[in-house]
Amino acid sequence: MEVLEVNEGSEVDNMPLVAVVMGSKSDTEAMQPTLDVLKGLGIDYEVSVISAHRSPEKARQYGLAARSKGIEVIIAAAGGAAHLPGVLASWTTLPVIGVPLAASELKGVDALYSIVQMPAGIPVASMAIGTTGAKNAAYLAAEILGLKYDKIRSAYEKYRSELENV
Ligand code: C2R
Repeated sequence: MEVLEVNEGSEVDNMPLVAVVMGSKSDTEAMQPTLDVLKGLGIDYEVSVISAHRSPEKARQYGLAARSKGIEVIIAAAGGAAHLPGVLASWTTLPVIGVPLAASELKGVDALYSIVQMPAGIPVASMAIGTTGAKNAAYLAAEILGLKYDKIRSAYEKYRSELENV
């Protein structure tokens, strides 16, 4: 499976803990804020482009293999009929955070509805549309990982305490 990017210099071993998956290379710019926040908090991640529509077998294999690779949280972003987060969630019991992107004429409302209305039993944590959602996906991943990794919790708590002065 081709992985586009793996960041280095994480403070928590060298295994990517977060998988950032986007539906198209055209989503790269919209998802940069996620990568920036993860980097800032010292969280290792890998980035992949996978489409539940265009490469369904790849999506299945990625979802099935994610846990055994050491991934603990999946952030999945897509625009339009954004089925990618839900489909990945169907192949794994890792937490999946969905980011709806404003990639079509409907400006992300289509993606939001696609991500947020999951059937009972297969949850996806849906973020807001666009940059805010892209950032919050990384912060939510930090909160989840912070349950287990003290360094991530401390980095995130430091960020939160700085917000008081904004
Ligand atoms: P292109 O620019 O490649 O045509 O993609 C992508 O996330 C992107 O925002 C346009 C938009 O289609 C989205 N896409 C999905 C899925 N695969 C691609 N929503 C999916 O499987 O859900």
